Amino acid sequence: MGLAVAQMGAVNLADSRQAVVKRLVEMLREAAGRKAEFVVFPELALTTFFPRYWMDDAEAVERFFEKSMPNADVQPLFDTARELGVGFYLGYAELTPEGRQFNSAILVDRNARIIGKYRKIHLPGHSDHKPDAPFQHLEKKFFEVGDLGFGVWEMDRTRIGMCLCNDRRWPETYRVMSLQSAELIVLGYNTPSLNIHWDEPAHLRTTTHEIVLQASAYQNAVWIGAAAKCGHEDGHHMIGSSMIVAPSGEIVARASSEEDEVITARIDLGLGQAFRDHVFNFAKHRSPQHYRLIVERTGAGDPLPTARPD
Ligand code: CDV
Repeated sequence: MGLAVAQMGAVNLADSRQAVVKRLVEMLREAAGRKAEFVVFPELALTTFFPRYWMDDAEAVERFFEKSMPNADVQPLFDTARELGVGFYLGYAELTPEGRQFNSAILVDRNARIIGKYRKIHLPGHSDHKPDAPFQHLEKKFFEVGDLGFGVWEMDRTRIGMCLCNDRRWPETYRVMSLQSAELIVLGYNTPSLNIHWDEPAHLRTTTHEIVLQASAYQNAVWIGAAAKCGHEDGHHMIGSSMIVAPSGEIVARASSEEDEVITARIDLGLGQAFRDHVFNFAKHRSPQHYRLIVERTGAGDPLPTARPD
């Protein structure tokens, strides 16, 4: 399969949806020219990373949420995908007809049909105003926890799962999808290089990003395509390092800029199968009876009573 990850440089507050979609269309064309059949775009790809700004929900909805998908602004992306026969993953802020707000991603096939939707489950940040912080991270204010679970869809005989940004740090995300035989997991992210909650060294933001993608690809025998929105959005810096990771845990393609940049790889789905047949043959080696705490507990608690060793 020809896989492309389309990293985006900054989207500033002043940028219109039409201008952003034009950039996405250009990258879709570049990816198709490099024989990609599927393109991964970032989280909240159509706007600036607006959870960094304090505002009321009505203003956020008016300025940053999509009331339907596709809509007139985004239609050129769908039209180009159909023309080129390329599928894509796209993250955006979703307002449902009932007025619910989610941080969502869609899976669009090569005929430009939406065949899957994911709503972000692991929402980071806070819901209160932090006037002393250098910026806000209001995902817990602007979005509900996703209600669709971690789905896997078959597209062109490839099983694809989706998640979003902070989800990539949690092992449960990948395992739930690999237990549905996912072969490729795709995600978009907006990762500020500054942590407003503690004095985290900036380089760790990229180091932890690499570690989770490489370890998770290997432990779940999946390919991962991860697309950043990065660079300085109105002065707020976010990490780049968009990448394609093999089931061996190796990084096979990586963005080198913090601008719009398309990276591609021909991914061999048979490589994942080799790991699934041997070291990670789940049916043969997993022991779920010993994993019960994972679904029974949320926070860490006391050790369980264990059998005495003889
Ligand atoms: N948009 C995100 O989910 N960002 C988080 C930050 C806050 C750590 C991330 O995991 O990259």
